[in-house]
Amino acid sequence: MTITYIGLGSNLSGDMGSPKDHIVSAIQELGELQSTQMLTASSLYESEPLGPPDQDNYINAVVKLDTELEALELLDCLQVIENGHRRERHQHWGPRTLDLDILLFGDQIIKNDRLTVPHAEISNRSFVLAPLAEIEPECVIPANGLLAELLTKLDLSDVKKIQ
Ligand code: A4P
Ligand code: MG
Repeated sequence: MTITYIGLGSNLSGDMGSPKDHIVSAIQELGELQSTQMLTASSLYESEPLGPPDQDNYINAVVKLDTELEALELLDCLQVIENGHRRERHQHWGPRTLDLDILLFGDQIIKNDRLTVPHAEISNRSFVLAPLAEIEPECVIPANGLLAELLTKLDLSDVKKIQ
């Protein structure tokens, strides 16, 4: 069994649901993954988009799972969930999708064609580290260091806990 942390993000809105709805249902779907147990889910957080500014705010969250899957098997499962949510986006011409990123996978450092773990941008993203800190304040991020230390270098004022 491996403890893994998944980052969720969405700024999709439309008739089929708000970004919040998508994150809430994705958390539920992650809880139903094969050979995997949901241990903790963070609150939901809202932040301004990183990247092109002409898009809606994002909702982000982080979940902690215990899984028997290998990292690439888990990635396959995450992409099945993402694809389900992406279909809705295309119907509505929405600006956005559902992103499910493997932030950490045990203490493994993984670099291959499909997967970089820890997530390449983890230490620069307040919308990832704030929810991670809520559920795992003592976290040590392989090759990056103490979460608490990384947090001191970021501006957290633009990441708002919403629920
Ligand atoms: N991949 C490599 N490593 C991983 C990993 N650790 N977890 C590969 C998951 N996937 C990983 O992903 C493209 C490919 O990355 C996958 O096929 C997988 O093999 P994608 O999600 O299909 O594509 P993307 O969305 O274009 O890329 P990515 O890297 O997920 O986007 P970003 O860089 O994460 O940017 N602003 C706020 N406030 N909040 C956000 O959540 N998110 C983004 C997305 C931009 N701005 C944001 C937020
Ligand atoms: Mg992604």
